[in-house]
This record gives sequence, C-alpha cells and structure tokens, in this order.
Amino acid sequence: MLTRADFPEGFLFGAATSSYQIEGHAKGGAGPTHWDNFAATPGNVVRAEDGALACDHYSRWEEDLDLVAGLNADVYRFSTSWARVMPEGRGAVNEDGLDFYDRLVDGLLARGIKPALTLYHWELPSALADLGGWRNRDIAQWFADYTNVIAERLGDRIWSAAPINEPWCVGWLSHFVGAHAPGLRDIRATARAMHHILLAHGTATQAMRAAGMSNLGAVCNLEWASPAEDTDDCRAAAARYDAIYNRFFLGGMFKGEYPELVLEGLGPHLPDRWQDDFATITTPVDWCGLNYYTRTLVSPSDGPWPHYQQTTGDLPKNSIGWETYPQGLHDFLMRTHTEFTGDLPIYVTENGMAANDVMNADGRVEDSDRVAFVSDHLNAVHAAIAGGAPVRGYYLWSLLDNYEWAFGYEKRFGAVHIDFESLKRVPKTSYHALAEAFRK
Ligand code: IFM
Repeated sequence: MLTRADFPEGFLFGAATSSYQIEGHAKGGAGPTHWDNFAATPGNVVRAEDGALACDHYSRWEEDLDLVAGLNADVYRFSTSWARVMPEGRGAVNEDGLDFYDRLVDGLLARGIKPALTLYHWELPSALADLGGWRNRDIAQWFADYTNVIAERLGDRIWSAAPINEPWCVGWLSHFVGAHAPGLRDIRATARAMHHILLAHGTATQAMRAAGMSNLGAVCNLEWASPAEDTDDCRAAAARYDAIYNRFFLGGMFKGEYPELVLEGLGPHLPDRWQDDFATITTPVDWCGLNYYTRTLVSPSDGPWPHYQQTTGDLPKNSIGWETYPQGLHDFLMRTHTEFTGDLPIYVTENGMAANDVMNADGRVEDSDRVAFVSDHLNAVHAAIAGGAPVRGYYLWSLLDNYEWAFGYEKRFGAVHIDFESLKRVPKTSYHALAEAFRK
C-alpha cells in the first residue's frame, strides 16, 4: 500500500463518520427524525433497525477519538445532527446537544486532529419533514438558521465545513428511488428537493462565511456510469444516468447550470424562476469533496423518463454487491478538476467498502479485502495527482462499523469492528494497515 511518504507534502489522511449512524440518537435530548419514521415503517430497513443506540458514540466518544488518533489520521470528518441541536428543527436549541459537539471538537483538537464538519448527513427533524422537508423552499432559510447556531458555538474551532453530505442521496435516492427517508417515489418532489438542496447549500455557505468561518466546501457522491453494451442506446442511457447522478449538483454549484439531459425530465417540475437561485447556489467554496464507491452498467428501459436500467458487471463486489472499480475514482478526480472545479483543492471525503467481517476465535477481524480496496483506491488518487488533479486528502469511510441506513447494521464499513450487543470496539487488520500507511 502507498504510504504518506508517497504523497505530496501536506496531503491529509482522515476517517469519516456521521451523527445518526454512530451516536445513538435516543440519547441526549435529540428530536425525532425522518429516519426514525422511515425505519419504523415496515419494509424500509432490514429488521426495521434504527439509529436509537447505534455505536453509542454519544457516551463513548473519547474512546472513539483515541481510535482516530491511533489511526494516525490528520482529519476526522463528522457531522452534527440538526435534530440533536434543534429538536424541532427550528426555534429552541438543545444545549446538551451543542455541549456534546463542543466537547467533541475540543477532544479532536486536544489530540491534534483537524475537525471536518458536515452540517447535514440525513437526519432531518421530523417536524420539518411534516412541513414538506426538502420539498419546501423554506428549508433553505431553516437550514441557514441551524447553520448559524452551529457556527456561533463551534465555528471558531472547525478546520473545514461542508453543508450537505451527498446531495444525490438526499434528493434522488430519497425522493425518486424511495430507498432512503422520506421514501418518496415522486418526480415533482425529486425536482424540488434537488433544487432546494442546492439552494440550502448556498444559504448555509453564506451564513458560515458571514460568521467568519473559512475552508468551506461541498461534498458530492459520484458513481461511474458505463454503457452496459457498446451501442448508441446504452451510451445514451449511461449519459442520462451520469447527468442525474454526477453532473447535476456539480453543475449547479460550480457552473450555475443544470444539464439538459436532466432538465428533459425534471425541468417541468422545478419551482418557478429556479434560474434566479443560481446566484446563491454558486456562492464560492474553498474546496470540493468527492465520495466514491463504485460503478454501474446502464442500458435503456421502457417506460417514462429516465428510461434506464442498471446491472452489475463481473468485477469483484463488496458485501452490498457494489463493484470495485478504482479507475472510476481516478477518472472522477480528473473530470471534476478539468470540467468543474479547476484549481480548487479536491478531497476524497469518503471511500471504503462493506465486507462480511467476522471475528476469529482469537478475537481478530482480518479484513484483507478492505486493505486491498483502500490500497487500489490510493493508487488511483496517486495517479490523478500525477495527472495534475489538485487532490489534497483522502478520508476512509468509515472509522467504525455503523448504521448503514436501509441495510441496518448488517453491512460493515468500519476499520474498527463493533459488536452491536456489547458495543466493544476491536480494530481490524485494515485499521493497523492504515495506521502504518498514515504514520507521520
Ligand atoms: O454509509 C454511507 C454514508 O452515510 C454516506 N456515504 C456512503 C456510505 C456507504 O454507503
């Protein structure tokens, strides 16, 4: 595996988590979220599991920060939960929630780790979901208000901040595919949510800038789309998929435009005068984060727009069934640099794999597949840097096994194994390999 010495001076290594996936949302006065509602509805989540206890990071955060330090990570990417800080989404603040994040940030700084904040990693307060959630344009202001509360309390000690994790998941996966909360399958809701997410990205960025925060970014997840066969129809279907998944959000934020291939379907459903919002959506940022996991093969299908279907190829797959395709990370880093962000620093803000990690009789978890996965993707990052992409860091998803959304606790992404009964943390083989590679 490549090590720190192989990367340019100042390249940062890190590990990522998110609030609902690890904290234990039932603790500390957090309000209900749309993920609690989604999980409580039969058929949405494996075994109807939710984030009520998760990894109990809320109580065990010091042990977890020691694990980040032991990994030799420079950066810890975490999120604050809107519903923990403002249980109703607006108005009253839960001081215990703010105190928790205050301790967390100080704990990181005390260990010499840079706090990389995400403001929204999916746990929308239920009270705001009741008002239409991301479909309601007012969310841009609600989100800015919440951002101000965080900025006021933590802004002086945060190293980097991004408003919304993975706009594609918040918009398309949650409102069109229906696989994430709120579980809608509605094209009009999708169009509005996708646009309002970008608007809220802009209002929150402006709020943080006004509060004196710096090093502000945007984090998009990208999935490489290849034609399933070498035909014009498959190429057109893959281009449509690519436009929706990979070009819509970057296009909005960095070019002030949406791809024609997306407007063909979503255009009639966007809110009136949506173009006027690009002034806010393109509010300048200081870096761009890419989350990357896999590729998909696309072919045309009958039926309404976007009339495509997906298959997988014969590459090795993770335990969810996602193909391992490091070339896609290289190609996205190059494309983002040349087509969207120019000289802006790029970070790989998430990359990792789900594996069927089991503990040996002697108490070890030997996840050699994950070691190979990370190694192959670090090679891809290295090649992109050599090709001229200004990539400045790589963060593993994830520090801990955690709540993998609709898959519940079954799919394990962590470098640290969690026994979800005892909550015991056991560093896996990958943790030790990465600690060695990240050694300063
Ligand atoms: O667990 C998720 C995370 O919340 C967002 N990015 C992808 C990860 C793996 O699916």
